[in-house]
Amino acid sequence: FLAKGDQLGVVAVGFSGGQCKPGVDAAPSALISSGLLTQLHEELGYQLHHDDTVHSYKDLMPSTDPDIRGMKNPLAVSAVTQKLSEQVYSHAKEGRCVLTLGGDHSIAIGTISGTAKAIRERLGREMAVIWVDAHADINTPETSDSGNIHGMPVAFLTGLAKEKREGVFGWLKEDNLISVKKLVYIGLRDVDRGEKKILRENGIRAFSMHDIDKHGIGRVMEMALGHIGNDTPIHLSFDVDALDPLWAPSTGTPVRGGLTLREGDYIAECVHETGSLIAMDLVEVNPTLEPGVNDIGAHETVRAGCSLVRCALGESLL
Ligand code: 5AB
Ligand code: MN
Ligand code: MN
Ligand code: MN
Repeated sequence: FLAKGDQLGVVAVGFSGGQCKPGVDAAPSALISSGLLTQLHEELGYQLHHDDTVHSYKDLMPSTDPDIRGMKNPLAVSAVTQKLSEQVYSHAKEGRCVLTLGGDHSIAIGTISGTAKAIRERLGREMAVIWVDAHADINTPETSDSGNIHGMPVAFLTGLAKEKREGVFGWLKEDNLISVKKLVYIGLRDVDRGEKKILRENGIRAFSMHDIDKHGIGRVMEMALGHIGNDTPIHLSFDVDALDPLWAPSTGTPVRGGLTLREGDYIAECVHETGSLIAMDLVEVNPTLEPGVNDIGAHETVRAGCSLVRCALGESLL
């Protein structure tokens, strides 16, 4: 087996610098106060390794952080993800499955670089990434219109975007990166023009909402897992905006026409069933954006996020 079955490393990342809307940094506390970690321990039987801290990495924040190649907050995002990479690496190196509660999706630069390295060292294997999202997050600094780094993590993690400067993701080395061949997207429906070109030119496997409508989520999961291959360690990076705003309205970049909560849970369950899950990120929950009346939107979004995590960690097993 790929990870020690009952050992779970938890990292709570209260970081929002990969985009411009405040509040996504409050997600870890909201998820934890709603009982997520208690449930993982008491109901699912995990041994938790958690420092009981929501990290904000304040000590890493530069005093000024001007745009570089159009990227916003490049020094802050680079410093935070570098530190997070080490945190995730040390859990994964011990053979723990690693749960990271974000934060915006730029933090995946830290989590995936950490697990990729640990899995190479521990198992001599290249891991796969399942990226569940309305967006492809594969803009390079040059193709991005927004300059928000939460739309770029996959480009840095695959080496499609590169930077030599240590303080601007230059700390990412070959063993931190993943192969475009081992990357699978599910749930896409808002992909920028430049991103479509990148996906096409690199032959990246992607299942859009169109594919899910056409084949059903059951068949899509068979195809997605088939592409990855049996016994390949899987890092699941789940952006809550993959869900339709009906189920997850409180997120920075909602897009209509998304997954039902049940389809999201099903994706997580299928990944659990493989027995190959080595890490999960849950990102982009923003409990301060409240499109519903009386916080209903935020509450529902937090609840949906908790459900996705519990499903990935085996809640639905009978
Ligand atoms: B998220 C957009 N492609 O680059 C960009 O929420 C949106 O992590 C990125 O998926 C959305 O700014 C990033 C327009
Ligand atoms: Mn995303
Ligand atoms: Mn997204
Ligand atoms: Mn978003």
